[in-house]
Amino acid sequence: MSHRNWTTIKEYSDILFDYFEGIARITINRPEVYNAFRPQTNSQMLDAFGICRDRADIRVIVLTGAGDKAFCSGGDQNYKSRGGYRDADGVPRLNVLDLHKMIQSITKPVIAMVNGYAIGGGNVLQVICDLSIASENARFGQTGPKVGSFDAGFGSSYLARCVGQKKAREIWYLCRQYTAAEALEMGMINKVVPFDQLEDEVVDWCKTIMKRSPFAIRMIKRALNAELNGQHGLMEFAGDATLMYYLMDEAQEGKNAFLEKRDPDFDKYPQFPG
Ligand code: 2NE
Repeated sequence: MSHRNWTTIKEYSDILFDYFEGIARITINRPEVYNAFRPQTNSQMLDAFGICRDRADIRVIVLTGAGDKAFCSGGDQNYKSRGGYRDADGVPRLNVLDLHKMIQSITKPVIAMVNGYAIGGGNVLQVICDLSIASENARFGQTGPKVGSFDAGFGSSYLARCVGQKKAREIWYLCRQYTAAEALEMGMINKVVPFDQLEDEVVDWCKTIMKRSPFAIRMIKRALNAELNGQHGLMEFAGDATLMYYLMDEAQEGKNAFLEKRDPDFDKYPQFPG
């Protein structure tokens, strides 16, 4: 599907992590289980997102699945045991809520490139991404109440913000599958394209985003999250307000005056009406 020269950023067992012209791509690479995730898959994605957060040359992150069958089929049922999903360390911890929080709070846009089934926790992942572009073969749905699970977090509340309360209840109560066209129609994704045009379309959206002001996009993402997330969202929004304040001479004056053991002179800085 790709005719671009993506270069590997870091090697992992469960994911691919590569880079092309400002775009980082994280690919869940477990096609034998339709890209279901186990605890270490999510730990590795968290590590990759952490690298994306810190690298200034990464402006947009694309999340996708390996192959032409699935984006992600949610939690790997082979790892599910009493108390949760267990990995080699035996601790029942899927790490998936940390991943949800990371996708939401990272200051760069995350685009889901949905190349097939987005089912269960896989659908939750694409819903949480800032934008979702799907190929025509993609299928969407929740299965939790069928397989003994549920996501009552962002996978329910934010889903309902996207598709409305009635539709969110239908999706969860009936556990049906929806075509890409139906997902688009209900506001669960942003665009549908033929499979062989998926990467071109996603890269095109990334390139357009990269022409925009990164800080303006960062603040819009923070503001939309703040409206969703109450005090936690406000805390992250406030963190960026502090960052902007620290870039002003007025904030430097406070620190300089303290270190120089004098009173600060804030009167010399311009005042703007609110
Ligand atoms: C995705 C879907 C609808 C595809 O159906 P189909 O018929 O096209 O393929 P098939 O044969 O079911 O799947 C292909 C192979 O992938 C494995 C299957 O077992 C099969 O393996 P083989 O028989 O060829 O060896 N596979 C697929 N999904 C898997 C999974 N999640 N875990 C382990 N193996 C998986 C169909 O496969 C499907 O419905 N899959 C299950 C979706 C599901 O229920 N996911 C878990 C929901 S709960 C969750 O995600 C979750 C949670 O519990 C807690 C927190 C966060 C999320």
